[in-house]
Amino acid sequence: MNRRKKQPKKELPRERVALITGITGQDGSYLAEFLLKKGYRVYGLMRRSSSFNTGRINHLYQDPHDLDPRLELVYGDLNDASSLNKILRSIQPDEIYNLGAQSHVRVSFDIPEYTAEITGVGTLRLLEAIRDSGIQPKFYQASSSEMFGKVQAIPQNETTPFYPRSPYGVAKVYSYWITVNYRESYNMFACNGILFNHESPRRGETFVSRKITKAAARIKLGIQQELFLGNLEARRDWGFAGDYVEAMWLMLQQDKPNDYVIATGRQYSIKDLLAIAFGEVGLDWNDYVRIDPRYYRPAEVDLLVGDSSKAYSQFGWKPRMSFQELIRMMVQADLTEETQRLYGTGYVMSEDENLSMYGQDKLVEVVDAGLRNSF
Ligand code: NAP
Ligand code: F7E
Repeated sequence: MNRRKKQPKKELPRERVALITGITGQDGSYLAEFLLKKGYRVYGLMRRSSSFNTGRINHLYQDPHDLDPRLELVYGDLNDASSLNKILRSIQPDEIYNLGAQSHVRVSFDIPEYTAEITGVGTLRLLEAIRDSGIQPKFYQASSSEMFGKVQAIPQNETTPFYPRSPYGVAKVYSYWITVNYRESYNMFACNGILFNHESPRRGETFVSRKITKAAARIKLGIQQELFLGNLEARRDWGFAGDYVEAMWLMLQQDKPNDYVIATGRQYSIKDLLAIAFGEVGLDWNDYVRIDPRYYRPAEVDLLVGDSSKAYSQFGWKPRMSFQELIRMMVQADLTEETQRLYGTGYVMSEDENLSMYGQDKLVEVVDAGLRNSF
């Protein structure tokens, strides 16, 4: 009898599971998109809020009643170790991206203790939860160029000493070193991505890039008259958030864990940003910008510019979008958003339309206008 040999069962490759803290933030939303496209099952840790905080990921949302939702949101908080423990035990992620933070530098001077608690000790809680749960995920820590602060070398790379200039920067230095320490002490696959400023149309509205692009759009539409800013001399290395989340993922795909600077290598001042943003809507920023010392910081970071050649040589990462393209894209997105706010969705602005005709009577339809000039 011709008996068939019993074949060993083929193991299906286990789908990859990622957990993102800070999924409702700018980077979290781009990273979730990126990982879903790669076929990951994505869990997002979200903190409880009395108002909706999912605006940046609503387009990715899947009803949990769907047959096989690829994206699931779970309640938790970086301030609450028991929630982190519980989530890790039940999800058992292969990769963890720790993007959650109180991320505003100016605000960190107002709430330094809370910033240390979330942006600093929150990372320790997550690393300890990994140890407690007994799983061995790869771990990404969202480190920041703010750690270089009063820069000790130009440009800054992975060997440049840190000199943070804010409670936020100090908290990030703690998170950086605790990540290195857990890698060396417990053999964890843990990486620091030292990312320089990165922006997008989803950037929080009180960071300088978005504050400016939003104001340029609103002034063009006649619903804002002036823009109050702080230090216009500061220089930053600004890239596109969509390019930067790919670097986060690439770091976790290497054979060995390591730390990498991610930057464009180009620096611009706030004045350069103003010129591009207002130029995009045919205005001169000098006519609208006023200085308000309340936006000065007790200690400023004057200049940041990064050297990301290690990331390029290790895994070929380089930025795709230029600073000029980025700022123009943000202005166009804000023009669309503000116009839709005024006239409802479906409105398309024609090129030769006289935008200055939109008057003050429309202002009442714009809700949270007061927030635009905060911070
Ligand atoms: P973001 O837009 O401010 O997002 C921060 C995220 O953290 C939000 O989802 C926020 O939730 C969440 N969060 C805040 N407190 C939390 C808590 N107690 N528990 C759990 N989650 C909490 O920041 P981002 O620009 O996307 O940046 C992502 C990460 O990269 C941050 O760690 C930031 O410090 C770091 N980083 C950013 C840049 C940059 O230029 N964007 C550069 C270097 C490093 P809510 O939505 O509820 O507020
Ligand atoms: O300020 C100056 C301000 O708040 C940039 C965070 O994502 O990147 C970000 O931190 C510069 C500073 O970003 C205003 O003084 C002038 O010199 O947009 P920002 P940031 O402080 O660089 C790093 C890498 C992070 O890690 C952080 O999480 O702009 N500036 N006038 C102003 N800044 C603000 N916000 N508002 C003003 O009116």
